[in-house]
Amino acid sequence: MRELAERHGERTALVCGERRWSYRELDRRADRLAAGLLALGLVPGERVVVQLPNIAEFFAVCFACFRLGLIPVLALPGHRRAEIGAFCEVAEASAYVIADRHEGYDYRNLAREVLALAPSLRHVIVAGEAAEFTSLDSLYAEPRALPDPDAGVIALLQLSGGSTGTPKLIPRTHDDYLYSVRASVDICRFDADTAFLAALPVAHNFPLSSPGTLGTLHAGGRIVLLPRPDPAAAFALIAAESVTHVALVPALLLVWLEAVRGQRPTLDSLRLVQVGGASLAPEVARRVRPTFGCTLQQVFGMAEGLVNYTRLDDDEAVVMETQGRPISPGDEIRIVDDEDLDLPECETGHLLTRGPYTIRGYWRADEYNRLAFTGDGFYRTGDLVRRRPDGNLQVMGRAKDQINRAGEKIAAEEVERYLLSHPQVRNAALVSIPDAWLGERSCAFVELAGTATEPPARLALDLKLHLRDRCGLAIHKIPDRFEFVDHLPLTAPGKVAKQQLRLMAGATKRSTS
Ligand code: J2J
Repeated sequence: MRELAERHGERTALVCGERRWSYRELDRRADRLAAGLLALGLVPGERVVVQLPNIAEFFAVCFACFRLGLIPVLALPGHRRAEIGAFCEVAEASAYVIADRHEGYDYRNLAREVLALAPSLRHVIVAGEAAEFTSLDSLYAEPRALPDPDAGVIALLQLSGGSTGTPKLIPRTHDDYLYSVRASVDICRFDADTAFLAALPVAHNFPLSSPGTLGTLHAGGRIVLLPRPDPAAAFALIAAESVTHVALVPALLLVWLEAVRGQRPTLDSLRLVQVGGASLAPEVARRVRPTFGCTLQQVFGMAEGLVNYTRLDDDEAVVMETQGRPISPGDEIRIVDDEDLDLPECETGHLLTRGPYTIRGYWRADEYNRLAFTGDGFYRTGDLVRRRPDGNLQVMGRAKDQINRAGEKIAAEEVERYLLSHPQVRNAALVSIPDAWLGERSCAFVELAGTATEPPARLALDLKLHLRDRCGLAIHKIPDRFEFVDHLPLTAPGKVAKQQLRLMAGATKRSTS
């Protein structure tokens, strides 16, 4: 950031509503905020849960943390008490940074609930009206000379999509993360003329680093922050700011494609639409160029590391039908069967990967790491892929117990655990069902304890309220549909037969949403 400020000075680094911060301004804010955080008593190595929407302060806070050696845990605006409480607990966080309110939700109320659960939390810092907490603006202080953090230490903790009952944190170091950003900038050809629209939540790994907002800064371009992914607002901002690049998940792309039909916006400035995070159907991919008049790039990445891109000069067929190839020649790819044996070319199997920017283990999770990584350090992605002779990967499915709802990952086990905490639930299983708009929706199969006295719709509502209010679960994790069954089907070793449940979900007409 210091080098960027020297090189680009008064050029605009980011646009947030009426506010425009230059590179110099962002650098100065990072310095002054780092001094303020230090004055609060926060010291290098401590963790700070950062839960901010797409606002300029996100970048001031992150760069201040990087400068001071504090480790931000990048939470998403949709997370609630269950998730934030777990992040604070796992990371033993000392501080929690929020906006006062966003999209009608008051994060200060959430902070009050989290404070009661997290004994390690010493500070709540608020962008906006602080109430009884510390105001972010009050922290800007006279800059202090600080030693440069070591490039090999943890820069940030990303969140894993996960498949287990408790969230896993992903330690990314300055050197590994920046390497992936720099290499992505080259592949995606971001430059000083890039105006990147941050339409997805900025904390997510994709819009942050592939090449995303950090890549835009690295290239000397301009970040344009979209406060909420409303297509009309996005189109207006694209026209007003001459946006050139945007990263979308397939579900959002579909909404935009439909909205363009109705609104006929001016999108002449767009040069590249990147789509990733979930499977993109070739027939949807084929609508991008005619609708937006620009190039499509498929991105298959993961917060744990490995990112694959189709290249900008790839044949049309490669871009429509594959999820591209790795960033780095140092990325190792293995495609294996259930026994970890390498499969012949073109066969579908489990994707294992190891490389210069892929983690070797989750944060403080030794036991789980023995399952999630091979003995020689390959990360088990849980994705089922095949590799074509031209080297491009195709994502064929998933072995991990996860639902990918509009690009947001839901660990089935986590939701099942909370369902089981309801006194009327004896057993529960969460599965994905196909959805034309979201890609996948979630369906909970529930076995009740005793006979039901209420109609299914009433029970479903009870369970939804239980998950939202009692458990404090993020809204996107609340099952879209409930099915009540006498017994969950089991496989031979006594595990719930999820494949059978998926088929049942497809077949049942009577459902309770
Ligand atoms: C199918 N599934 C995909 C794709 C990710 C860039 C882009 C995306 C992410 C991301 C990211 C997919 N087709 N194109 O971090 O830097 C599913 C896979 C994968 C999981 C990772 C980035 N792109 N996926 O989505 O950590 O199942 O990262 O393992 O949120 O999303 O999710 P996440």
